[in-house]
Amino acid sequence: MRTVYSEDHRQHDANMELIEGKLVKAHEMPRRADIVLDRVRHQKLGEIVTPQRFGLAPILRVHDEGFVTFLRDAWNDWLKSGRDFDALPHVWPVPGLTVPGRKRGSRISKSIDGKMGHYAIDAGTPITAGTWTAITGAVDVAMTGQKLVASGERAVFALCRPPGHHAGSDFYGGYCFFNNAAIAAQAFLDAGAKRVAILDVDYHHGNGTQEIFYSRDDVLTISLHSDPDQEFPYYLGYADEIGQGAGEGYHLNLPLPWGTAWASYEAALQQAMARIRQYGPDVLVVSLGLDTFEHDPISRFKLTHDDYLRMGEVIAKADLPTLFVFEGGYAVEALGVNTVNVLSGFDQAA
Ligand code: SP5
Ligand code: ZN
Repeated sequence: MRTVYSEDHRQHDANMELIEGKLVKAHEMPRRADIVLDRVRHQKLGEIVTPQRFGLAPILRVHDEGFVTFLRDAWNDWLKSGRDFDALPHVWPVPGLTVPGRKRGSRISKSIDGKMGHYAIDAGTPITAGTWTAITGAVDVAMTGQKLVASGERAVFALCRPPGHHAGSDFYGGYCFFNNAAIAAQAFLDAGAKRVAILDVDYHHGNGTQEIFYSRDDVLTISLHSDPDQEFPYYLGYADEIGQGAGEGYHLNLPLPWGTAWASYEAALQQAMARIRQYGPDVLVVSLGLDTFEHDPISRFKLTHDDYLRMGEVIAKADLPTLFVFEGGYAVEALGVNTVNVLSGFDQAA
């Protein structure tokens, strides 16, 4: 299959994240994409394609305009406030810090610190000088992949970073800013698809994707992830979240415990695939995170190199046009092998 790739990702190169109570070197780094691209070349997975530019229109189909404007201006606002290191929030408008009865966002502080607390879900997602260039470039990568699949390719790999699945209609976090997979899914609908399925195999719950499509039945969203009673993002990702209104029954969470290895992972994946078959979508978007790997530094599942070949084969059995969108995975030196194993497992079974 073809890979879509742009150098823009390099512009998002954070120094620090707050994790486990410590400021440490950011896990989500440019080398992640470099090592995957090297492996794509080494294994001759297929041609590498440069993205077209799409501008803000496809982003605004999914994300709130005030949120998009905030991200566009955030770095300059941070500079103007006298700081030039990575921008991180440190205070949040929990309900008790809001006038009773007023809705979230009815007052957004003009200060950059107040705005970050309003739009961010965590203190692990730094905004840097090049973040805007990288996140709009990542959307271009996903959208170019979407166009190729919409025009008849069996499968395409959008090698974008930073990742997207934690970002919702008006919030960022978990290393994510724009929800690349959700934007591509919406673009499939806008191009005439009637139903789209999103399968999220990142180790973490795809909370942003869940939020964006929660009330809709034209996008089936499924996430396999580490149990939120144990793992980030903690507040969402439970099995009883099934969608609401028209979307009731069109979201499926499959939380799994720390220590999960392939046997029980595959059972959950087969359950997801059965639901996708029953839904009968026109196209499948896969949020491809590789942080389920046994040696991932921030995660606790136990998948091995070879398990990713099997994962690709299982996904191919859906027999759908498929767009793979790159998400997490922090065992950087193994990330090339694991990612391309999924894609070549898919190709061999397709
Ligand atoms: C796209 C993606 O994979 N985002 C992940 C964001 C994770 N952020 C913080 C996770 C903190 C959980 N505890 C880590 C334990 C390290 N020993
Ligand atoms: Zn993840």
